[in-house]
Amino acid sequence: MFKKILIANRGEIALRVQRACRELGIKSVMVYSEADRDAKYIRLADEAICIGPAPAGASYLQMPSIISAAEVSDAEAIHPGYGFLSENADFAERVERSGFAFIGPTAESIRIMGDKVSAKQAMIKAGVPCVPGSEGELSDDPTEMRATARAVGYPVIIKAAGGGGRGMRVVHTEAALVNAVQMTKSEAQAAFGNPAVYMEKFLENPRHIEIQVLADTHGNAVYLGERDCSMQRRHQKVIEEAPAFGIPRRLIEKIGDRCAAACKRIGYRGAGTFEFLYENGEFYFIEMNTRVQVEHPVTEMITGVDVVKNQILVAAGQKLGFTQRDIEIRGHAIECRINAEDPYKFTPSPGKITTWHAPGGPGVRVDSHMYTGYTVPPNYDSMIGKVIVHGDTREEALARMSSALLETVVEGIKTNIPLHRELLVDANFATGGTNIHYLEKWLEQRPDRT
Ligand code: MV4
Repeated sequence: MFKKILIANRGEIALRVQRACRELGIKSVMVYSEADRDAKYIRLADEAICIGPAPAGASYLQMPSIISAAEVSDAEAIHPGYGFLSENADFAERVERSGFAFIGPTAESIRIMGDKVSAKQAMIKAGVPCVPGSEGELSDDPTEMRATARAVGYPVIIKAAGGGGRGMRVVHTEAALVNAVQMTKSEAQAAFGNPAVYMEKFLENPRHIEIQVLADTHGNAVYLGERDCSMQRRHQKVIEEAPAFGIPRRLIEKIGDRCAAACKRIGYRGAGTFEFLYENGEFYFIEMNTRVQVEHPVTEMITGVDVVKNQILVAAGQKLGFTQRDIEIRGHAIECRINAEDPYKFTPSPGKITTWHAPGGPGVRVDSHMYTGYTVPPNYDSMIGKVIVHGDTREEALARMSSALLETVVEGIKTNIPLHRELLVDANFATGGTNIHYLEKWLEQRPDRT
């Protein structure tokens, strides 16, 4: 096992990884920017090294500084967290070439999944159901692209191979097709340096359901159930939960088995997430994330499996300590992301937190690096923590979340807690099973109480 791990991230996930290290008896080395020098996890670290000024480009994205910090501190492995360099294949490669273990999949896996066209091709080969569309990259030839769209059926969506949320266009008619493809290609070239696009049938009202997997380097892979991440605004998830309301267990088991089998087939290692759109009782793979995700705690709450500890164990070459048959889904978990932002306008609200009071009680978990007197810097993502609850039933989890958010006190800055409180009393959310468009539509007819 590793004796010392460098944590190449900040905020709540840096603290989360540090906690996993401590439980495993591993020393943690934190790297931090000048904006994060007062963070409590910096003081709790066995070692902490400043890697540069506040802008991420000058610190958390500086590969040479991070690798140098690992060298001077004698760390054996680097945990990238989420965001920043976590899905950068070149970083994973440089980490391993410098003699450190990268706590994540191989650079090759990251590269395949980073290109959405090659990711989809790998999944089709591995037997994971995908959205019907172009087989690989979409042809430049107008006749061919029209034929593909006709076969798929309008509306279709044109997506950039290089990009997740950005660079997509929905096309409703053949008349609009060729121009839309040209526009998407030039935007993709400008944004990702790669003009490749692909075509899919556009699903109008899907839910966003993802499958968490864990794989070791001995050919074992398990899935840890699903998460419903449909409650989102502008590709930012707001509330996540597990299990997904109303989806038959046998369907989840079938798709989960396919995901685990795909991991074995492609030699996947570590934690990963298969993203699906779910519509009319069918799952369609869209993308795979090769990092630990913000919402991993809901999976931990319903399975009892520590995702981050297992990331570390499998990176050290250990076998998974459980099989698929050991994984039981218990109860229901919900996560509310707490953001330092205006709850109506969604503008960032950094600044000094004059009071921080975290909730507690049975089935309540808070993943946050906040404390009274902490200053939220303006340089990074606005998420300052997560409140996660578990209950025997969805109703109990919802009641626990209401209680937890009522207890939570954050003063000095604005947060989205008022938004969560309103959503928790929404009848459709209470029923369960809302789709990816629900929140944005709900916000359009929400009274402004500023
Ligand atoms: C789609 C889709 C409908 N049909 N693909 C958006 C982000 C990118 N990761 C995939 N996205 C979508 N792909 C097909 N064929 C709708 C979306 C989509 C979406 C997906 C997941 C969560 C939120 C979303 C919000 C808008 C659009």
